[in-house]
Amino acid sequence: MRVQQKIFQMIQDFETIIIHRHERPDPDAIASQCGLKKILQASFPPKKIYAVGSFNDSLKFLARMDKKVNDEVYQDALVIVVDTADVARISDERFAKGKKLIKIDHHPNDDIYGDLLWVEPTVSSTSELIVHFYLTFKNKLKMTTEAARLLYAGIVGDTGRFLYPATTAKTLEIASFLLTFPFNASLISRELSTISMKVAKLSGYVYQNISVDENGAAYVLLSTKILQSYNVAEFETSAIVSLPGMIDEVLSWVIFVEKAEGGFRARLRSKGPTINEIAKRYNGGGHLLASGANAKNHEEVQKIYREIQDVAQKWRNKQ
Ligand SMILES: [Mn+2]
Repeated sequence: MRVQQKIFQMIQDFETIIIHRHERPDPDAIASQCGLKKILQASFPPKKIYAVGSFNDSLKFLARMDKKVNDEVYQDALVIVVDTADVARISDERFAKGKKLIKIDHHPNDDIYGDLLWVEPTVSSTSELIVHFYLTFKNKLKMTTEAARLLYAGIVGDTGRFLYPATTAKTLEIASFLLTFPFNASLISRELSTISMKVAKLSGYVYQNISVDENGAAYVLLSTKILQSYNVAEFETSAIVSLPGMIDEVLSWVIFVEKAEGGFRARLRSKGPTINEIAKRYNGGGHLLASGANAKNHEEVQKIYREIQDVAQKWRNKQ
């Protein structure tokens, strides 16, 4: 039996389903989680379906989490974790308390967890995967306008509005199908790309202070002092990660953001050379061209940047 069928069977078998995703959620994490929740709620009205995990208000235009999911609810529950490559990143550690565990994801399958795993690293987003799942069982599942709105947002989020190479003909076909539902797609795109004035000003800092070497390896470091001077919190910096990619001379880049608890969060991006192996060496991981890692101190910041310079140089030499 194909794994999708086994997943569908397991969903049918449980009365309580709790959906988790990764910490520090991005639009695809929230959208695939809550999009799946809406589909399952509409398709199986008697079932109790919950979405849980830590949340900040910047994505509240998408959805909100269910409060008051007590520990006892997990006893007889099926837990589905979406968009989360490894156990350490799952938000709300109670995910392990359920009866069965399913992983649905589109990151490289580096951490194999769960009773059932459905992982498709070539698919643009977990939201796109959820639509594949819906289409496979569309005789038994119901898509709603709200689910379509969420899943469209997740695809737009993870593809950078259909910019990144993971955008395929299938992605656009699925986006086209979602647009047949009467939600405001241009509003979603605007909400996903709107930034606050203070983040706009921080963007100016990023462009003014970016260092680029002769092979297009670039980095910017945002210290706590700089963040404070722009009145920007660390979690608000996600909007600036893609900015260096707009610069012609930049091939691969990393943005370091100093963490309140010490050390630096490193966000690695690339237009060509793969950078996820570097991320894995520094307590991180992710996609081939978009990963996250952690630097303990300034020395590791320099080491990560040197490794980016290395892959950029090798890539250029091959061109
Ligand atoms: Mn994703």
